[in-house]
Amino acid sequence: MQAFEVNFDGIVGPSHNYGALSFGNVASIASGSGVSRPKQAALQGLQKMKALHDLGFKQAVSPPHDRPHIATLRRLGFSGADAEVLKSAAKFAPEVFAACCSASSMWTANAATVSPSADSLDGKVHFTPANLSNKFHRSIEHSTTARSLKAIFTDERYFNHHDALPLSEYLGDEGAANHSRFCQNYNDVGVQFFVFGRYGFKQNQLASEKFPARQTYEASAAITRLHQLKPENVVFAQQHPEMIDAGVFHNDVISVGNKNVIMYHENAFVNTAQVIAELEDKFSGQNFYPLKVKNSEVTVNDAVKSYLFNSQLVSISDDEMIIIAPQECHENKAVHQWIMNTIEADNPVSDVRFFDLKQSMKNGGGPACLRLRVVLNEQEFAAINSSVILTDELYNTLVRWVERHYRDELTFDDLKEAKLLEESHAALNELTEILNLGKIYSFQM
Ligand code: SUG
Repeated sequence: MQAFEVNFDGIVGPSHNYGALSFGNVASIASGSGVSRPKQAALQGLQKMKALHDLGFKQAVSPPHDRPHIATLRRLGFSGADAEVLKSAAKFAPEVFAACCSASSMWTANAATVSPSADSLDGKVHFTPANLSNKFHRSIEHSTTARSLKAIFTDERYFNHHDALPLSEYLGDEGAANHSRFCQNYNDVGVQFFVFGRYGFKQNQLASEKFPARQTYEASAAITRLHQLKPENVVFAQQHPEMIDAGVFHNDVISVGNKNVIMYHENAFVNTAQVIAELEDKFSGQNFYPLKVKNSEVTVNDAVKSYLFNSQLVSISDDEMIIIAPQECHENKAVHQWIMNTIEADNPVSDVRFFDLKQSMKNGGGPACLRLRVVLNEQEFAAINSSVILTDELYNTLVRWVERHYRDELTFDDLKEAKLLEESHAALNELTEILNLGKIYSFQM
C-alpha cells in the first residue's frame, strides 16, 4: 500500500509573544519582551501550509494551546476569578506568569515522536508526546498535545498513543526535532535516527558547558522500546556538545533528513563520519545521499542565524525533493550559495522555496520546527479526523478566523488582560469546532 508524509503544522496562537524563555536558544533570548504580531505570525504559518498544499503535498493543521494557561497558574496556587489569577500571577510571580503565556506549542516538531506502522512490530503508528522537561514553559504542553493527537488520530486499529515520558531531567524528550527516518519509499521499513544531547543517568560523559542539552539518550532509547522498533533499524547519535554551546538546541538546527537524503553539518555529531557510516550501513534502499556541509562553506554561526538545517526537505516525486527554507537562507550569501550548488549537483534535491516566517524565527522556530511529520499509508490517512486536512476551503476559513480573532500587535502587558484571555478562549472554542476536535483545552472541561 502506498504511504506518504503528512505535515501537521502548528497554528500560531492568538497570544503569540516573545518571552525570552529559552536559555540556549539564541533567537528567543534576543527577542525578549519585544512587541509581537500574532495576526501576522498566524498568517505567515498558514501561507507556508497553503504553498505546500498547492505544490501537491499532504498538509494538515494542529491547534495551538490555550495561553495564558490558567490551569497551571491555579495549580501553582493562584486563585479567584480568571482576571484575578492573571493579575496576581503577573504581579507576584512575573517569570512564572511569562512561562504560562508562551506561544511555544506552535512548534509541533517538538510535540511528539511519531513512528510509522511499517517500522513497528504491532503494525500501528506510534505517538509519544514530548515531555519537554528542560524548559518549564514547554513542560506544560504534553497533556494538551496528547488530547489533540488523540482527537486527530482516533482509530485504535491504526494508532497507538503513549503517555509522555516521566517528567524528569533524566528523561528529557524534545520529540521529533531530534528524530529523523530514512527509507527508499515511505512504505518501506525505515531506519530511525535518534539524536540526543547528553546521557541522563551516566555521569562524567561528554556534555555541553554553556547551554543545556535537552534530550537524553535514555529518553530516546525508551521511545524505541515503546514504539516497538527493531534495534537493527535504529541509529543513536550524540549531538556535538560544542554545537549545543553554539546555540544548536535541537538536532533540527544542524541536520535534516528525508527518505534517502541527510543534509548535515560536518560538526553536527560526536564522531560525525562514524554516524553517517552507520546510517549508510543500515539503510536498506538503493542510494543514500549524505549531503555534508563543511565549516569552510557554512559556519555553525551562519547555520544558526540562517536556520539552513531547519529547512524542510520534502519529496515532490519518487526521486526528487525540494528545500523549504526560511527567507534568512536567501539573505545569507554562503548559505544561499551552498543551496544553489546542492541543487545543481547530482542528488535528489532539485529546487528551493523561501518563506518569510520572521514572527516564528524570532523565537527560534523555522519551517521545520513548525511541522510534525507523520508517515501514513492510504488506509491510515483515511482513518484520521479529516477536518484537520488542509484544503482551499479550510485555508480560507482559517484565514478568516485569524482575521476576526487575532490582534495585530501584542506587548507583554497585554497578556495580563482578562479581555485577551476571553478573546483567545472564544477563538479556540471556535477552532475546536472548525477542526472537529471536541474538547481538548482545560478551560473547556
Ligand atoms: O523550544 N522557543 C522554542 C523553539 C522551538 C524550535 N523547535 C525546533 N527546533 N524544532 C524552544 O526553544 C521561545 C519562547 C519564548 O521565548 O517566548 C521558545 O520556546
